[in-house]
Amino acid sequence: MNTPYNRRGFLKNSGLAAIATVIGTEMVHADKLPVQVALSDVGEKDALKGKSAEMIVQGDKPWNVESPLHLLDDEVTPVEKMFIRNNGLVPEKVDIKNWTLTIDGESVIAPKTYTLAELKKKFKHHTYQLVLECGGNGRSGYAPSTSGNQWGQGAVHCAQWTGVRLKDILKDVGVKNDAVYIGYHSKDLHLSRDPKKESISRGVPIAKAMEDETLIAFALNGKDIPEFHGFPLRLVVGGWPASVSGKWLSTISVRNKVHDGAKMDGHSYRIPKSPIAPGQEVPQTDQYFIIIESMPVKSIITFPKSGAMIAEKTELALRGHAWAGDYAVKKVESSIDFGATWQPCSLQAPANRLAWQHWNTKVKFPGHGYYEVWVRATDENGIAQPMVSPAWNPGGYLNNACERIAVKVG
Ligand SMILES: Nc1nc2c(c(=O)[nH]1)N[C@H]1C(S)=C(S)[C@@H](COP(=O)(O)O)O[C@H]1N2
Ligand SMILES: [Mo]
Repeated sequence: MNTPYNRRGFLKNSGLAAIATVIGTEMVHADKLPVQVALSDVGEKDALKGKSAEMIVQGDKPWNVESPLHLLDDEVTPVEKMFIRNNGLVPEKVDIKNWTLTIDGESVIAPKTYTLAELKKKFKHHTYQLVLECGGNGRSGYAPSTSGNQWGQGAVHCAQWTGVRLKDILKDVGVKNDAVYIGYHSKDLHLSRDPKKESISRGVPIAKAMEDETLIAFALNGKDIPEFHGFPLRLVVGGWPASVSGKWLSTISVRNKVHDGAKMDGHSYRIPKSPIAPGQEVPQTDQYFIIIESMPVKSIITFPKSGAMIAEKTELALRGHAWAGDYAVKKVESSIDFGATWQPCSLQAPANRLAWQHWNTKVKFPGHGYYEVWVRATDENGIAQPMVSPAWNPGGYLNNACERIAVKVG
């Protein structure tokens, strides 16, 4: 515990692996790292079909599959490199001719149902690149560890979604003045296979639902949405925990109160209102917990892989992406001295609001040896990523600590 960077899980996972690559020693916790499962072990439909062989399987009941960061190098994430997070089982049969979307709830004037064909015909189509990041992305960095998938930082993607605006549909249906929230209902099966149970049914305040970029999507990267990402219809809400982007969408309920579906309570996608000590127990009630909304500022290094080796006196070219929930990223910086000094990186504007922004830089090293390259993003409100894990919370959400890679020079 006396190493300078071992507090709060600093070198766990990618860090450990990186160091092993550089110094060639064995990985102490190799037995605890997620492994690829053999396809013959798989009962349910195969989520790995059409995915890169390098994807990390966190679990297969339900399917949870993470992208190693170097796979996220593309500007727009291709399907084969997109993480999957399922709470239940993918619908067994999808009949797209009879697939409908119903808008109901206390705050609609009268419920209305559209077929898929009607939705596509009646409303204007829009296309956006949107960051969907699991609220628990980075969870493995918290100590004490919290339950849930032990994601590294690869439960994020920025794909291109096409669909119709939820606000256009809500205008067509007619929403009452007392609407405060929307909630989605989906066709995936609960793990128990009990049709009366929902695996997840979350939502957002009406203002977020009414944003231009909030889509009822039917296409991903120009093609039908793949089975595991919500075929044939999905709510897509960029910048917020991806759990609000309901896959296999069948109903949107317009609510006159905060939506109370599955995973809207307890510590699910909620954090303590006031900071608590790591491991501290707090009653998981509305009095003590608030719902996570916009995700915090974050950046990832997608090139090179951790463990890079370069010759002395050469420059290292680095690149990646940065995003900040509802906000734009204002600057990205890099450090080779554990955050003592920072140098600016070049940063591009997003393709559209709520898309990630690409950054790149060239780093010079003073001499041979072992280095870590750290990258830190700051959002338009002046809020930067912390260098160590931020406030511990029982669900292990919102870990946006700086990303780092190991580099050996000479
Ligand atoms: N119907 C339904 N929608 C869902 C989920 C789910 O289990 N069922 N998982 C949510 C969570 S927690 C995340 S992080 C994202 C993951 O999206 P992806 O699998 O397309 O990457 O989908 C969200 N939408
Ligand atoms: Mo998630």
